[in-house]
Amino acid sequence: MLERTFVMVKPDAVQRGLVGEIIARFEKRGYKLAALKMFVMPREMAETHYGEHKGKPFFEGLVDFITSGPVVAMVWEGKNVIAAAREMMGATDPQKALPGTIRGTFGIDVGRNVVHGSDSPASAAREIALFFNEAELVDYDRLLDHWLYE
Ligand code: DAT
Ligand code: MG
Repeated sequence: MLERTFVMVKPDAVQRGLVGEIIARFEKRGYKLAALKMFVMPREMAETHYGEHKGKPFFEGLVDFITSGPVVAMVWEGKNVIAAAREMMGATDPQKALPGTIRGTFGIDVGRNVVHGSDSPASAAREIALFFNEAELVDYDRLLDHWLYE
């Protein structure tokens, strides 16, 4: 099933020069970039994005961190990309993320875990709509799709 998911390079990874590494993993796998932008997230947007965690002990620190510097927000498209992107990122806590995953390769602490990805189709729809408007979601053909999909 063709899906779209929201992926975000977090402020730690932007500072550490990992934007290209992370984008390259999705490109090389064959997923299609549908939208991309860099910005510093306003606090209110961060609280909405992480609304499900409001009230948890790490919530304030999470919002402080995610608004502390620029992020790179993206939409990636492809077959089963929502679950696949989560697998490529690895477990939330980099200590538990398998080697080879993004977090298992580049992360150490849970509060500096490098990347965000939508956890379900409902989250993907909600997060894409929060960060992008319709005009920013680019629809285009790729000649190589024929070599990725049978
Ligand atoms: P994920 O980002 O894998 O979807 P989540 O939605 O459970 O994980 O949590 C959102 C972010 O909050 C996560 O990327 C890092 C932070 N976080 C989660 N659990 C935490 C904890 N126990 N301590 C500190 N930060 C935590
Ligand atoms: Mg989550």
